[in-house]
Amino acid sequence: MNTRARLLICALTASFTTAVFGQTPTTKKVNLLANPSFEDGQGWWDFSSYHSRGVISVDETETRDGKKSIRIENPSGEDSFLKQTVTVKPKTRYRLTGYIKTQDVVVKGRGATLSLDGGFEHTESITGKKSWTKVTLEFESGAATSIKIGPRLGHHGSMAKGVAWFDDLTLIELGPSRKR
Ligand SMILES: [Ca+2]
Repeated sequence: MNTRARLLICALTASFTTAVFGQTPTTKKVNLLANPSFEDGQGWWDFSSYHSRGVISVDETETRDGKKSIRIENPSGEDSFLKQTVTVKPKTRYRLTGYIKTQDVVVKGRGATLSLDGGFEHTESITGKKSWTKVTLEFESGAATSIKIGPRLGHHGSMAKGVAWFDDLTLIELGPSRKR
């Protein structure tokens, strides 16, 4: 293979990598989440629930975008969290948006949200029976170089019962932190 062909392959590989992983420094509107609409099922996402009673499934009937959504059911009071680890830049602002639908979510505190792991930052909490609702969370990465983020039914000290669907998530970089 000559040098020219090799360079061409390098260039193609670089643009392919950018297209797949979306980490172009000049483009800030790229979705940083892998499998953000759950079209690949649970791929790239890790599920856990505090009492191990939460049930997760891929739903092909209730969808906001594409052909699949994620369904989390807490048969009794539970804190269920589906997380994805995302590499972030420190001291940078990010915005997470997504859609949540609920059925019979009963809770005294936080119901269905998109949450940042390791603290109390989350979107608006959806409870009761609600059709697809857009939720948003803006946050700063602080000193972090990676975060865990995603759909949650329940929270720390806030056990929720019921069913929630999540779909069409987007995480974008907004720019340098305003905090100095
Ligand atoms: Ca979807």
